[in-house]
Amino acid sequence: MGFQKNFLWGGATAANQCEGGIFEGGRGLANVDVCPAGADRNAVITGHRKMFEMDSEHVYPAAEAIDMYHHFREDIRLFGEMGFKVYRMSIAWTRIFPNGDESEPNEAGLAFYEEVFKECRKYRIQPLVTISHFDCPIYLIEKYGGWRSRKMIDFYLKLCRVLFTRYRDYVTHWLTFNEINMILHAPFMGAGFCFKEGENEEQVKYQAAHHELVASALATRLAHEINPDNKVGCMFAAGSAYPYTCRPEDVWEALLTDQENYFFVDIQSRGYYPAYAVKRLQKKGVFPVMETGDKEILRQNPVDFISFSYYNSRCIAAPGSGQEEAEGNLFKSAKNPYLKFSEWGWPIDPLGLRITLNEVYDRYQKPLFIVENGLGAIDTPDENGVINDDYRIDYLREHIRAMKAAVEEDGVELMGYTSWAPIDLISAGSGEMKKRYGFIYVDKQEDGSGTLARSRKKSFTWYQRVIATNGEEL
Ligand code: BGP
Repeated sequence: MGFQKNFLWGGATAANQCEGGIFEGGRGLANVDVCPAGADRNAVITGHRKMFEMDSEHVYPAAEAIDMYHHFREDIRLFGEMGFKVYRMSIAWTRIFPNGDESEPNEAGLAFYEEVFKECRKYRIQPLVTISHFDCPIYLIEKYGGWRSRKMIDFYLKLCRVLFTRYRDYVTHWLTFNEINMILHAPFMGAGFCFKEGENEEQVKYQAAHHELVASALATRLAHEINPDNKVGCMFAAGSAYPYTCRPEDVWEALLTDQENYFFVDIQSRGYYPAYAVKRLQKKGVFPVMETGDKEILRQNPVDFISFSYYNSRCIAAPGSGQEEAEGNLFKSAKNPYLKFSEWGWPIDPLGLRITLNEVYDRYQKPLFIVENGLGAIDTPDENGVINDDYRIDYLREHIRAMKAAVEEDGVELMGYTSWAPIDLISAGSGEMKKRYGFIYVDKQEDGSGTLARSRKKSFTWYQRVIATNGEEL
């Protein structure tokens, strides 16, 4: 009983939220670099305010982040000390192709990740690599419109070919796009495109989504061709939608919300556009333009496993019900009166993780991987400088219990669990540093000050024990 022997315990990060060093090693500028902290962030990440370069009025937290570019040896050593079996990380596209459309990759960028993988190997940590964690070269956005353009498929595949070939001996587990459903909510940060005045935004989003879906299927094929041992997963922001009441209108609205999220995985896993999407997108006149052969590409190259982030469930009321709203990953939903909330107003719902695991497994019958789950909180060192983050331990303990029940009692096939994030880093949603998730504290403050020194929080030893006992001691 319990988790399988080779269960992959670990943690997850994204290049743009931890690396910094954005002007080093020949790296080019990316969408994720120019998302400012503060009041304008939302307009920029949603594609409603164009920002293709840095200006002097804004602060850009990705520029330094936690400077993992220079600290990765120390950080991976600490992951090793916790006993990680897997480290989920992402590649900054612009380290490999600074503009995105060059014919040859940038050797300095390739060498950097090779060092990262070698470091992981020292501690027997297997990398799980997200090929694009929201990353898109600014040059491709300015020149081609980012994922609005079908040309992106080729640029993305060129990146994939380089990665699959160069890192053949280091990496066998890949994710094509982080939280692919983010495209519907924060398209500039999530997929590198902006809107033009007065255009049909839904049409643009679903066309861009189609390009990513075809790219994902082709990348899956390529990964298998280059190394038959490669396993490729999709990744979406999960969290089941609960009807606010048993009123059929609420139940219906919750179903629509789930379908909007599952849409992407339905295609990446089952290999075709689900009937509900075909009908609804056609009716609205926003069904994407496809090329001959696209359907076969999708059909023939489903993913090997399904990964997702889980932070919270969502509670959905029919439009016009006037329910109070709560924050959450990706979007707001009705405030669930039965749950507690994080300092950022996100619902805390461990049983929701078990529900989500069951729903996703029932739907796809493929191995699952929880690649993000964690609590963003303000950590205050005590008089000895120690962070006693019992609130984080409680959150993780309850979620791990729930996933254990899903495995042991419900038979869900689960490959692993990587918490978000093992080390404090920049928040994707808000750009804040003070929203901390780590087992490792980073001395970097909201105003940018700090020594960048790393130290272990109380949760560090707790998670170490969880891994050492394969989830038996929580
Ligand atoms: C997901 C992203 C991550 C991460 C996480 C936490 O949407 O994949 O990149 O940041 O959410 O969200 P936040 O950073 O907004 O707290």
